[in-house]
Amino acid sequence: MGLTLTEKILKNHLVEGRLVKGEEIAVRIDQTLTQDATGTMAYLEFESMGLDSVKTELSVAYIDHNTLQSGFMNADDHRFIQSAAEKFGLYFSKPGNGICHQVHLERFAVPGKTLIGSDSHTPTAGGMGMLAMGAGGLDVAVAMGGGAYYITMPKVYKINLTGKLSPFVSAKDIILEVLRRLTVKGGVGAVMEYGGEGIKSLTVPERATITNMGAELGATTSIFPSDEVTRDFLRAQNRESAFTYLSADEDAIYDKVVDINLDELEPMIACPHSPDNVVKVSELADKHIKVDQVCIGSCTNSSLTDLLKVAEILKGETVSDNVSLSISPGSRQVLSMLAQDGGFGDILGAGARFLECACGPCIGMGFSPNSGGVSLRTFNRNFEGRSGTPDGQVYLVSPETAAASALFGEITDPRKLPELRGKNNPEKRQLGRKMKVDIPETFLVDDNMIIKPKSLEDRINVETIKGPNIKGLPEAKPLGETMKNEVILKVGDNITTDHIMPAGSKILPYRSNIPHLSQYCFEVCDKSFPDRAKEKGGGIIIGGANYGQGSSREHAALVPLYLGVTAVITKSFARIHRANLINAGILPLEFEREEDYERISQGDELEIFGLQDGIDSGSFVAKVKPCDDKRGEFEVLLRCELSKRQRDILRAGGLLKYVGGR
Ligand code: MIC
Ligand code: SF4
Repeated sequence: MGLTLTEKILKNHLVEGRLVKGEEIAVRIDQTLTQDATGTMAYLEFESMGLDSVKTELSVAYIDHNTLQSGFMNADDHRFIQSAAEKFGLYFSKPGNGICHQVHLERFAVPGKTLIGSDSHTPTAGGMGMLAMGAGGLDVAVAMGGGAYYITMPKVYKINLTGKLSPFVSAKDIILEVLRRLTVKGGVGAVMEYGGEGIKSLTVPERATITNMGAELGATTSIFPSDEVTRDFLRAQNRESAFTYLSADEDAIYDKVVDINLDELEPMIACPHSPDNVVKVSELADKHIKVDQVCIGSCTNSSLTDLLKVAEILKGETVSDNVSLSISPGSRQVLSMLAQDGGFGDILGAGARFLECACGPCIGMGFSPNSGGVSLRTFNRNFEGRSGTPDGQVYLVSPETAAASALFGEITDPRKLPELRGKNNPEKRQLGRKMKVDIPETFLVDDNMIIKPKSLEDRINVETIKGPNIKGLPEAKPLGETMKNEVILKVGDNITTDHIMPAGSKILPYRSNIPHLSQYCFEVCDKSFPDRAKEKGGGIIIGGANYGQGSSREHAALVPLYLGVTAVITKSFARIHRANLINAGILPLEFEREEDYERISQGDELEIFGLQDGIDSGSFVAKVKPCDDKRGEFEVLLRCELSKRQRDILRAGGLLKYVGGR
């Protein structure tokens, strides 16, 4: 029986377990990446393991999230990360060099290798045939130390692309269509493998747009084969030696096949407040939805080819009076080439605001919309409040739709551009032809913002530098026999890590200061949560389905741990967040019967007995003492399937203690 590409790479990297779907496997990790918002924790964790060097083939520390530096905090974090990179032998990509995923794709990704990164969009490198997964910082720290990465052997879905994209329809529309069909839960437990004739016409940056936003499906990762297109990209990056052909076997068996005919695809748009709330842009045409701001960039859509298309659309035009347009190029390579090519002048001339090569508005680091404002973004997430404006209305679109809408001041189908703009300008009638931009024969390669690792001899006396903002890690307690706690919060379905531990310019500077961060925990859902948690001395959280979707930030587990949360009970969990809870020593329980979710109220008291037996058998009984007199006491059945290793981690009081870190 033939193998899928995913199975081939996993087979080559298998350290423990069997390639049986649903079973836990341990995978050898060739490369790691971190960014600064999760990196400080990851390097504190790595440091506590007492090793002198990273043991991977390559590890890179990027600075791209916290670049506002509105105080000493971020700058101190950057200095700590740089000193850790120097001490432990990592590459260090300086602030300004670009967004980790874009730079990694350009300079480091290698087909067939494994990569984990402390960022959920690490699958971007899947655009180059790499098995790249998002993980919590502690898992990345363990991998840097040479430890394996543990995942559930995934199912493999084939996304079969046929046909060819029409002008003004782009890779972003493909992934929005996949999200429309599968939803934000549709990829849980699976890898999305792309194939079919249709992939041949997609460049590596286009493929990377798709694998990047595959994170929003809840998928373990997404991957494309490595073919001539991949070779062209690597050659243009002066890295052809990294190339190998890779594809699934002809007779590979998939758990599901999703067919998408690119000929029929239209521009798509994800409406507030979820990446799967997708409709065709044409369906909104009659609604004349006014746009206040347009943001082009992020790790999803900030490649050179994306920005060159935007430049073609904006050339000789002026952005609508009521729109503020921002551009954040994905890397310094992109920005330099845009400047060289002339695209920079076209975009600037149209009245766009150039921001630095960083995450910027995507994570609420500036450029928040006005109150109630409509923001069209080429990004990957539009969760409520993430933009920094609580009632901001964020839509996710392609660069083409973003640029067209910036010109007209309302949500606009970019396919209308030749007709609308061609009336007085014959050149614009041919705009469609300029929408297929090939990658250049050679990219401008200048790695002088990447500091290379030194030899062990040269770094033996290097010390990490910790400013006052860097506080210690909260400590988990080993799991006891009984848990008796109040339900201190009950939330609904699809709670994101942006709900649990928001980001944004005011909070991100404190990513290495858990006590300070804790004041904002669940701020979007319930401002009184942190005080209540402290007053009650901790407790239990009840959640709905897909709890913890979104980012990989382990802070969404570490902060609840700091506030005394002992267990989270949900209908289901998102993959990375569940792993982060276990790593933090918090018990992730699921309702045996989903209906029981309705029976429990905030304020009820839960008593769970026989925890030690329970984690072995995977089932628990909780006695619920309601907080009101209307309901009598009752019991609910809970489950928690754990591997031997996960049981040991919980018994030890978290992953760090389990690996002997403290
Ligand atoms: C995000 O897009 O939410 C982030 C910020 O990149 C996160 C990481 C973080 O919270 O630091 C992610 O996607 O993992
Ligand atoms: Fe940065 Fe946004 Fe990408 Fe996260 S999703 S890595 S914040 S650009």
